[in-house]
Amino acid sequence: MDKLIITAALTGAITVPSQSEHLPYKTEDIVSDAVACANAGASSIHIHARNPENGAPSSDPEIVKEIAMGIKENTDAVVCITTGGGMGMTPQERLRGAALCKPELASFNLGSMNFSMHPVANRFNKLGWKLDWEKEYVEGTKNFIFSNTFGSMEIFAKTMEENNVMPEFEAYDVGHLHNLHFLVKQGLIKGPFWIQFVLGVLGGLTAEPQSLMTMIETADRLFGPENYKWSVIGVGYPNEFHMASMGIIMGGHVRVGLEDNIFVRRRELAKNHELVEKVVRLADELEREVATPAEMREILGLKGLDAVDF
Ligand code: KMH
Ligand code: ZN
Repeated sequence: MDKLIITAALTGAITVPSQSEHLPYKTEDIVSDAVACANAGASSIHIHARNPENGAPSSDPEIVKEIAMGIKENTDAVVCITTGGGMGMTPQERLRGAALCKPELASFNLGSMNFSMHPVANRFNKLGWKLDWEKEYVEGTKNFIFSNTFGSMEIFAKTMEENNVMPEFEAYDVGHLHNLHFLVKQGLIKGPFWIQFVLGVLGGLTAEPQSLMTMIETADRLFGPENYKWSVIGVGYPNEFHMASMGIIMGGHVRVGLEDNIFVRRRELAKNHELVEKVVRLADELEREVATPAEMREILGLKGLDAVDF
């Protein structure tokens, strides 16, 4: 079994600051969370930019670059830049950070879907929102379609190839694996693949063991187990730790972080590095060694830090 790759997804574009005082959105806070996560055992850091003034999701490539540079100055972690972006961003906006920085990895979302967190709004409508943009943003997800058409996936594939960026495929449902299979048949994508199974989004497949098994069985059938590596994201609590445990024992890999889940224990808000520490403890109990960034680069055949543009 490979050593365990742990990815920390620090802030995303879905969690909002009212949900957790620990959600980083100032550039220096995102960088310091990244360093703490790398020190705790994360070999990869998945980044999104935020407006440092008000915490709103941003696609500003200069902010993305500042974050990536800060991480590179302080750690040798693999930086994965989002191309999922946030609500209301065009594919071109979503690609700007990756095209500028040419990271080792960038996310590549494999299909369109509902992507909602509107149930969260009910709670904060009672408790009160900290920031003026949050209510409309969160309630807006009720009618949000996360758009990843075949037309835009073609643009994502070509842009990543031109910039020598390896995709980190995000599959939220079984059909997304068939979409990847189609893109491969079209000659737009070449293997081997690095796939995140994203389970538990409202609009996608649930974070249940049966869902993960279905994703693995489907990917094995479509690509062959030797042609891809997988990691799992359990969105929400305690999904994150249940899916992580399955990833650990099944030879997959794991992503955690405040982008996906805000609790480290029941009713206890997490700091990003505490989520990584918890997965390291689980891995230790379950007798799985954790990969260093160098080992992650070897497992996935990444181009290396010398070949990035930040
Ligand atoms: N927000 C996650 C559920 C991306 O950044 O491209 C999926 C994600 C997408 O990380
Ligand atoms: Zn993301």
